[in-house]
This record gives sequence, C-alpha cells and structure tokens, in this order.
Amino acid sequence: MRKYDFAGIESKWQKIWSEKGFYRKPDNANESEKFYALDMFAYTSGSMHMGHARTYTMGDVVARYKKRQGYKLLHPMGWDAFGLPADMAAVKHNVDPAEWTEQNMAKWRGQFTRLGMPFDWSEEIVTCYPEYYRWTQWLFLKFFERDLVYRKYAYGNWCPSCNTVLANEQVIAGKCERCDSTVEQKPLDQWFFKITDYADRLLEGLDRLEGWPEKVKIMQRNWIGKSEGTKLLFPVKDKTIEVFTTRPDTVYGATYLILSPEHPMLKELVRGTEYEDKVINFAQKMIQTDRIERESEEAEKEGIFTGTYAINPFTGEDIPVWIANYVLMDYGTGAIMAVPAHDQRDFEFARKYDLPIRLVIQPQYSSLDENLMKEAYAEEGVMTNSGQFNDLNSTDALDAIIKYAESKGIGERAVSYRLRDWCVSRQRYWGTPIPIIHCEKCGMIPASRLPVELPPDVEITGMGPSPLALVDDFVNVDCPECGGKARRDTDTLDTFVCSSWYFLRFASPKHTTSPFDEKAVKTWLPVDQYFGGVEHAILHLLYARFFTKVLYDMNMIDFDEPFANLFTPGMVTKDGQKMSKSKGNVVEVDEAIKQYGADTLRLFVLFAGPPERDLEWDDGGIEGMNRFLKRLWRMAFDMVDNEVIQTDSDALKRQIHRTIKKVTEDIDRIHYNTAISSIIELMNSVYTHDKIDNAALEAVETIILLLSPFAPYITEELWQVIGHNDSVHEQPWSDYDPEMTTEKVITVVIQVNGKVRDRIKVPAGTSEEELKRLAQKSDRVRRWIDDKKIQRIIVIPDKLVNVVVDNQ
Ligand code: ANZ
Ligand code: ZN
Repeated sequence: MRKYDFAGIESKWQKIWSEKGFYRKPDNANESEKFYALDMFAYTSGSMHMGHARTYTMGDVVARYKKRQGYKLLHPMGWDAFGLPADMAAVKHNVDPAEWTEQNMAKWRGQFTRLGMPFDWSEEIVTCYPEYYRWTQWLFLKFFERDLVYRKYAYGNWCPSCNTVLANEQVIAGKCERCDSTVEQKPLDQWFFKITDYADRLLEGLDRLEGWPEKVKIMQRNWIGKSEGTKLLFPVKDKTIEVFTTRPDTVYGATYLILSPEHPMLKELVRGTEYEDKVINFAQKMIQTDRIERESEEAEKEGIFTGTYAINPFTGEDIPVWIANYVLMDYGTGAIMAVPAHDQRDFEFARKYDLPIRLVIQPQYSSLDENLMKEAYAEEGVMTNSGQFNDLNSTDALDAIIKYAESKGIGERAVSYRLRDWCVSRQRYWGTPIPIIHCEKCGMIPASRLPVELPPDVEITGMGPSPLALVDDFVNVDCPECGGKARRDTDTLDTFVCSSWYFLRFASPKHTTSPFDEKAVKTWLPVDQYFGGVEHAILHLLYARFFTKVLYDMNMIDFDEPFANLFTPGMVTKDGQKMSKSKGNVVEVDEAIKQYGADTLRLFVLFAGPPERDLEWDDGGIEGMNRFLKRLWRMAFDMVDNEVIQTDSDALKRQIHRTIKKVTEDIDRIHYNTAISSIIELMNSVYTHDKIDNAALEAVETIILLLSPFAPYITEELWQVIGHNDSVHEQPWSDYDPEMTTEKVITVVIQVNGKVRDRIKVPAGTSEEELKRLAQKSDRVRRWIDDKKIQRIIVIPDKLVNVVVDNQ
C-alpha cells in the first residue's frame, strides 16, 4: 500500500482536470437538459476566507453531482473586480488599483484550483475590463432612455472617510458598512436608478420564488416595505399640505401637522415671518443628524412650531404646523397629521411641547381619559369625538372616512414604500465610468462611443471630489450633439451595478455585439441553483432581480426572476465569532489545505453541521475527517491487495442501496452533512463485515462514487487504484434498486448458558456489537443473568447470541 500523499495526488489531478477543461461550458446544451449552478462571483479584495471556501465547496458539490446525473452543466466563476477596496489600497500603499486587482485575482484562482474547483478561466468574467464594463455602460444608457435613471440634487449618505456617497443599503446603523465611520448627510448631484417603479413587481415575484429561503424573502419584503394607506389634504393659507396616514379613522384626533425638516413647502411657509430664521436653522440642524437615529423609536423627539396653521378638513379647526426630526422626507409625503392620542411618537411629542391630545377611539369595554393616559391607545375600538362617524367600530369607520374623503376630493387611497431609489453614483476612481456628457447647451447627453474607458495612471489621494474630475483629458470632450465644449460625468457606478447582470453574461462571456447572446441566455438561464452569503440577501439579490425585470421589459430575455433556487450557507466561526483579521481568529484556507489536504477541508466544512447554519471551526473535527479519508485509503488498498472471496452478503448489499438513495436525496435537498454521515456509516459496516468479498468490494466502490463530489481528489485516485482507468467524475450517478432499500428482518435467538430465553427481530446483517448490546437489553434475558457475572458472549451473526454467565 502506498502512503496517502494528498499533496501529490491533489496537484496531479489539478493538472489533469484543467487540461481536460472539467467545467468547460458544453456547446450543445438545450433548455431541457441544462443545469446552471452558480456561486456568487468573487470580490477581488483581500483573500479567500473559510466562509468562502465553505460556500464554494457547496456549489462545487452540486455542480459535480449534476454533471454526473447527465446534465449539461454551466458552473462558471468570475470577478467582481471594481470597488472601494482597490481605491483604498491605492491610497494606503500607493499601488495601481488595476495591478492590485490582477494580483488578487491570480491569488484567488490558485486557491480555487487547490480547493478542487477546476473552473474554466478562459470564460471568466472580469467586471473591470472594458469588454465587460462597456456593456454595464450600455445598460446604464438603456435605463436612461427608459427613464429609469435620473439625476437629482439630493442629500446623500456621505462617508467622510471613504469620501463617497453610499446607498442606503450600505449604511448599517448609521455607519459606513465598509469602514464604520459615522455617515453624514451631504447634498450632491447624484445618479439614481428608479427601482421604486418596480417595487410592486419585486414584491409579487417573491411569491413565485419557491426555491428561496423564507428568511431572505422576508428580508426583501421588509426592505420594500409596502404600506397601504390614505393621502389626506390639509389646507394651509392658499396651499394644501398632503399627509400620508394608515389611520384615517383617527383624523378627528389630528390636533397638529408635522412636516419633515426637508419638506419643500417649509421655506415658503415661514418666508418673511418672525419664525423664519429660527425654524430654518433648526431644520438645518435636524437634517444633519443621523438618519438611523431619526428613525429609531427611542430617539428623543424634537421639533419647532412654524408659526403657521392649517385646517383639519374634518373638524374645520385651525391646527398648528410643526416640523420634527422623526418625520422623514422620503417616506409617504414627508408630512403627517399628528394624532397624539393614538400614535405613540405623536403622544410623546405632544406631552413634551404641550400640544392638545384628543381621544377619538375608545376601547370596546372600558373608557380612557386623555388627561390620564400614560401612552397612546393604538388599538381599534369605538369612534368618539368624530362627528357623523361616532359609535362606529373604528375598522368600519376607516373605510367610511376614506369614502367620504374621496367624495369630497380631500383624500384618496395611497400606497407608500420604504424602498428608496437606488443611488448609483460614487465619487471614486475604481469603477465603471458613467457614460454621460454634460453640455451647457444640450444638457445630459449619452456618450456616443462605448466603452468610456477609465483612464490609467490617475492620482488617487482619497480627498476631494471624484479623482476623474482632475483628469483634464478625460473630462474635456466635445458635445456629441452640438460639438461644443462639454464635460464628462466624473462619477463611477456603484459596483452593485456590475454584479446586477453578470449571471447573464456567463452564458456568452465573449459576446461582442451586445451584453449577452440572447439565444445562449435562453438556453442557460435562469440560474438553477445560486449559492451565496446571506449578507447579500437584500442588496445584490434585489438589484439583480430589478435588472432582470427591466431586461424582460426590454424583450431581451423571456424570464423575470434570475435565480430559481437560492441557498445561503451559514458563516464559519471560531470561538463563536465570525472569523476576521481584526479578531485574529482567521484560519487561512491555504494553511488548512497544506496541513490536511483539500479533500479533508472540504469534508470538514460540509460535515460539521447543517449547511444553512453557522459552523464552528474545530481542529478536532478536521482531524476526524482526515482519519476517515486515511481509513478509506487503506480499505481500498485492502480490496486490491487481497483475494476477493466469491461470496456475498445480502445485508451489506441492502445497505449499499439504502446509502445511494439517502445520499442522492440529501444532495438534492442540500443536506450535505447527513449525506456524508451515511457514507461514513456504510464504511463502518464494511469494517464490521470484516470479509473481503464481493459485497465489500461493491461497498467500497460505491463509497468512492458517492463521496467523489465531496472529496474529488482522493476518490479520483482510488478509482484508479481499484482498477478503473477512466475518471470517477465521469461515471453516471449511482442508481439504486428500490426493492433493495428496505432492510430484511430476521429473527435471532438469544440464549443464556445455552438455553433459549428470547427471540428478537433485527435487520439482517446487524453487527456483532449491536447484537451483544440488544441481547443484554432484553428483559427476559436480564432476568436470567440477574446479577451474575457475564463471562463472555458468543455471537453467530444473523442467527444466535449466547450469553455465558457464572453459574452460582
Ligand atoms: C396618523 C396616525 C394615527 C398614524 C395613528 C399612525 C397611527 P407605516 O405603517 O410604516 O406605513 N408617517 C407617515 N409618513 C411619515 C414620515 N414621512 N415620517 C414619519 N412618520 C410618517 O406608518 C404609517 C404611519 O406613519 C402614518 O400613519 C403616519 O402616522 C406615519 F393613530 O398618521 B399615521
Ligand atoms: Zn451640446
């Protein structure tokens, strides 16, 4: 027997697989027999960590398995190569972002290869190459044509340390997702994608995604945050203020209005009054405070009276108009009717500023007093103080009041979304240049030639405006319309734009006349199985779905959801914490491969727990996997180094079929840990079987076949060892005989000192150990053993157990 030299074996097969083009896209695929297994492509910052290794291994298992089942397989990898980290590296280490990115890609390619993932690098996608980003620009312009892109002077989330605007999705609890700095609000000219136009369709599509985890769908639904309510009009001076409310039944209790500090009517309302300076200053201060803080329930509510009154159209009363920090401009209409008796925030505000509280809904079986209330009453109840609607149930009143408002032209049903338009402009260098030219005469004109290339050798200081603004050659152009002097847009696109359509490009990565070959996309898409971290549950997945729907509307594709099935693997933790450089608890992928081999690593990350759960790194666990493979190695050599006995074993044969069935079903459900454990059980049975016969040989061959998607190197090697000269990865996936998956049950006699005391039914082939255990557990047998000392237990498998005890 040779030694199990994993390093030698792994490098040998890496070479052979890559020469073979293991994952080369077959060119004769058709829609009915294809399988597109996709891992989120790699972000070229830093290096691969264990969490990546785990996710990519899961994708690799499905890919290898589907290939074995005879599907035409597409399983590509590429590079999400633009983005902030390259800019930051440029500032910090004075390196060229392009070079830095190339180095990272090279490093990652090596790691993929070592992990046993022979991707076809001739068909990789690199988002920072002009042949890719020219189509990102092309799509931007198509969206522009369709009015799905617009430019707006708006407050943006500004990260003072990254020096750029961030999308709402990139601000976590008021801090920059990337560098943790506190995000400020800064007014800038920004580009937006009108994703809100698709809010309803993005919601509706979720209902059809049966192959998505429920938790991801919930996160998307909450993010979109559809709210059905009513718009009501409140006259003020010669204008009207529109408010959005979900509780029109409380309108008689609206004792004041509140505008958000950003509200466009504010300046007009206070202009020339004694309140003007105070109110405008106050508004400015509130605008600068953190958005998250403004949204939080606990935050101190602050506001100021504008000096103006509006009319409550239902009561006819004059009610004061205030501004307050907790009313946001980008929700509803940016103005609310405050109902302190029934809304907690309004209640706190009214108490603080001594504004009137009027109860208009009473609980069914008790009655409240507005002077004694300690908190708002938010439930339903019986209408009171509400004119013609008194005594109605508040739920019925809600409808009646909407109808009344509609009939009088003072309100209508309305829907509001939490979803905001997607801000895509970034004041950074390392991104796709926005292909727009600004001409004083003609306005915003699409660049006439694509790609608009990112100029090389740009100085990146990390300060001031977009680095591209300082490159005269880039900025100064002739207007494509009038030929006059014009300026290029100097922002670059959010990298999430690049990743919103790459999965389509993989169908025809070298296509040169459009973003993708429509026929190839028709064949390969949608993605059959998508793997990626749950951290992308909102951003990337929502944007990719949005792009897909727009492309569908452009008649470029015939489906409107890109990912039929999604799987979001859990993280890899160490000592209960996410592995990270700053915590110093990172186990390097390369280190682990060097120490144990890629097969052991792959098995460990798949076996140590359910794939959707976080996995705690455990040195003992990885050793265990290593021992398992070494045992398999010895076992395979036992089979060839010894004469095979020409007998069979029905029990072992049945277990083989059961194992094939279980592993097949488990891979289908992405239950890799249980699949692997049933393979291990089969191996244990070969051990206790303790005979090198036909059944044992078949079992070992089956183990090699079933284990091959999980541990591709050792199984490929052992496949040769047991006498094959083709590839284990090209064998058809093992079939099982359903008849053989049931256990044959037999009766075993149990004796005590040679006398029959019990009979038990067990599966045929039950091991000696197990029979001994069952014999001693039998009540009848125990009665005869009593407290006598057991001398020995004789077992004749499938027939008899004799317990020999001291006979005093
Ligand atoms: C009056 C009222 C009375 C309200 C009551 C609630 C309870 P959802 O469900 O999240 O859609 N609101 C509306 N626009 C707002 C904005 N821009 N900033 C802050 N708050 C805003 O919540 C809708 C409710 O949130 C609306 O209904 C409004 O307060 C408030 F007993 O109007 B309500
Ligand atoms: Zn012009």
